[in-house]
Amino acid sequence: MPPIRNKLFLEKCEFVAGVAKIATLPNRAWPEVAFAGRSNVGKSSLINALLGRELAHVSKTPGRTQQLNFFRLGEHAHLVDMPGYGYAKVSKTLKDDWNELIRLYLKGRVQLKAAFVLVDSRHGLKDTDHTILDLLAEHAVSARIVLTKADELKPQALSAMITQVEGDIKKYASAFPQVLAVSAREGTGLEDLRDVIAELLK
Ligand SMILES: Nc1nc2c(ncn2[C@@H]2O[C@H](COP(=O)(O)OP(=O)(O)O)[C@@H](O)[C@H]2O)c(=O)[nH]1
Ligand SMILES: [Mg+2]
Repeated sequence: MPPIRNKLFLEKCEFVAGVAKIATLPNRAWPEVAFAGRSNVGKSSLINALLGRELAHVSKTPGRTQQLNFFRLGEHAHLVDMPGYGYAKVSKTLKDDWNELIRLYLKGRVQLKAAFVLVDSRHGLKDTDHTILDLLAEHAVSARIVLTKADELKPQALSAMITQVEGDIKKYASAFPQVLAVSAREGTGLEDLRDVIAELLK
């Protein structure tokens, strides 16, 4: 794994709270960025890779945690691991709970600087990704698409997917037009993503 150049990610990072009820949101005004994506997209792996440490739980049974996990980065920022979505076996009630929690979180969370929407490089945008992109647009939260598991595609196929997804997100005014591609497994794209996050958390 390449060394971490951006110093923000060398700061102490600790779990702060798992929020299932919106009343218990951490109330510090620290800037924060959130990570969203379909279950199994590689969200926990990416958060761990960004920090070069094991923090978020990497699981083989997706769709279980319906809570917002807050991590503090040093004394000045929060990273928010949003519950995964789009897992077919999840009950309607759990899906409704997810929707409700996310809506309440996005509403008026002024310190939320952006949400990273993780998308599997092999699959591109699915309906549930469009749902979260709509939600983010509705709440005027800027969205940044990150293609995960880039190591699973040959360079040419990856470029084609980037172009495809950049076309798909043109209709979202709140989505940043350029898409990033990363591999938590091989470490590619991580430093660029760290720089983007650090800039947002300034
Ligand atoms: N090939 C590849 N697999 C990955 C990568 N990141 C995660 N995975 C795998 O994808 C699965 C889901 O990962 P996880 O981080 O738990 O996803 P989450 O449900 O979105 O948090 C696991 O089997 C990981 O080993 C990656 O960069 N490349
Ligand atoms: Mg996870």
